[in-house]
Amino acid sequence: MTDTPDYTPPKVWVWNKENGGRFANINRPIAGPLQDKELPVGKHPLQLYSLATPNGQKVTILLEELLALGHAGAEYDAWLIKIGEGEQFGSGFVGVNPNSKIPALMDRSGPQPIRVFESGAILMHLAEKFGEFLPTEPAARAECLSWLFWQMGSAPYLGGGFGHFYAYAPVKIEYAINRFAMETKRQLDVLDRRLSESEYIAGASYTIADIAIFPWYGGLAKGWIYGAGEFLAVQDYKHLQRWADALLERPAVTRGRMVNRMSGDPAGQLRERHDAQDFDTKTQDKLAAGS
Ligand SMILES: N[C@@H](CCC(=O)N[C@@H](CS)C(=O)NCC(=O)O)C(=O)O
Repeated sequence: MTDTPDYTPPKVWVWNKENGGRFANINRPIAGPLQDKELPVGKHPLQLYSLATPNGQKVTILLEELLALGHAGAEYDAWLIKIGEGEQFGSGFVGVNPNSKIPALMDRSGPQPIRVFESGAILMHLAEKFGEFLPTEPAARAECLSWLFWQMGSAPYLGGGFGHFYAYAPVKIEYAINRFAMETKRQLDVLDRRLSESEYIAGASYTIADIAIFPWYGGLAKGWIYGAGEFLAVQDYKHLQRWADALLERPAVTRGRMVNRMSGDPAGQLRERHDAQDFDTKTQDKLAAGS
């Protein structure tokens, strides 16, 4: 193992703002709003405040799936929250999510607006509201929710653990990368074994468990996340690859991945979504550009 400088924690931890890590400018040890800023409200029943990170994509994929099934009540405005610029610390956003993280949803379809934060809670709220993608039969529902909560508990080891130390930390710490690469590969194996016996994560049908897991672990399998495909030998997880390919065939997955996207191929970025036709305009732009 390579040496890392010796470090003895002080008696009381102090906040060193200049720690050099990526995102150091937005990480801080205190919660609450930093500035007064109201959130915009559009014309649709659902107002989403988000960004196309894996956590953000879960919600836009589900909304696009619901619309594809003909649920007009799932029409939504997706407003861009630039977390790199600290927009999650505006007072309006903190009112919707006191945890200052995307995604956050205001359901304005009833007499009183309902705030929903945490992507898993948003997926459950929408699945129950529209009666889709969450089985009602007790055993199937338990399986779906078990995998949904598996994702919520597991992805922080992938993102906050592996991704942070492999891609974003200012120094490469072998101990930390080994620890979290091991856990990430264990999680990939959990999914691969499950998908060797089941078409979708929770059984024979596509559910919010697939929608929650895909942006993280499908993205990792396809080498989109942290540039770590080769390092983690993701091609070895054949069943996970089969499942990721199947989800990529779904038009709603393609659309959901485009919404609130600020990076990558400009043709794949729909920064804000206020109308189903926004995707057509995007396609026309792409055709006009000859791509
Ligand atoms: N457990 C949360 C995690 C949300 C989360 O970590 N969001 C990140 C982007 S993927 C964020 O908004 N980060 C901004 C910050 O930490 O200030 C969920 O599933 O909704």
